[in-house]
Amino acid sequence: ANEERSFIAVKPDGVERGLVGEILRRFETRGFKVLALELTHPSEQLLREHYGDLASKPFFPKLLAYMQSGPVAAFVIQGKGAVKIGRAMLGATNPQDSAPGTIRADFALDIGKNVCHGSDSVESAEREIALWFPQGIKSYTRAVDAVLYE
Ligand code: DAT
Ligand code: MG
Repeated sequence: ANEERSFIAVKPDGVERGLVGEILRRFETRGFKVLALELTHPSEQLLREHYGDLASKPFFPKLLAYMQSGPVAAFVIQGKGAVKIGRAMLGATNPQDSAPGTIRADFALDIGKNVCHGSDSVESAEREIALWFPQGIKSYTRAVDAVLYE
């Protein structure tokens, strides 16, 4: 139950603005274990798979261009409630609706430049992790987990 994983990414605007450390720090200090970490230039093919459910949306071409406008910082977090808490920490898709204290509310204003991505379900997380880290990821043990969990 404490092994749940989520795929989190800092989008090109977040990388450009120097927010990778700040965003990663929030997940680290919350207690999540960082399992994988990569600065990557996603191909169009990868993005079409990643956002497969959005291919018919009018904003899809803009979304593809945005996601290829620079490197993306991709990481995997692991811990209790990783998917749900990950989404809560990112905030609503549209930063205009994101609650204060969330990443999107604290660092973004526009839905088309919303700084970060997080998996929306355990199934999406598994699919996205396999897509962005095809080489596979390795787990490891942390002494601090004995202190973090009851
Ligand atoms: P989320 O990223 O919160 O999971 P999503 O999966 O519905 O949201 O959409 C993926 C991304 O596409 C989102 O982060 C920003 C962009 N997007 C979504 N809806 C949009 C819209 N109406 N106009 C422009 N961009 C949009
Ligand atoms: Mg989504």
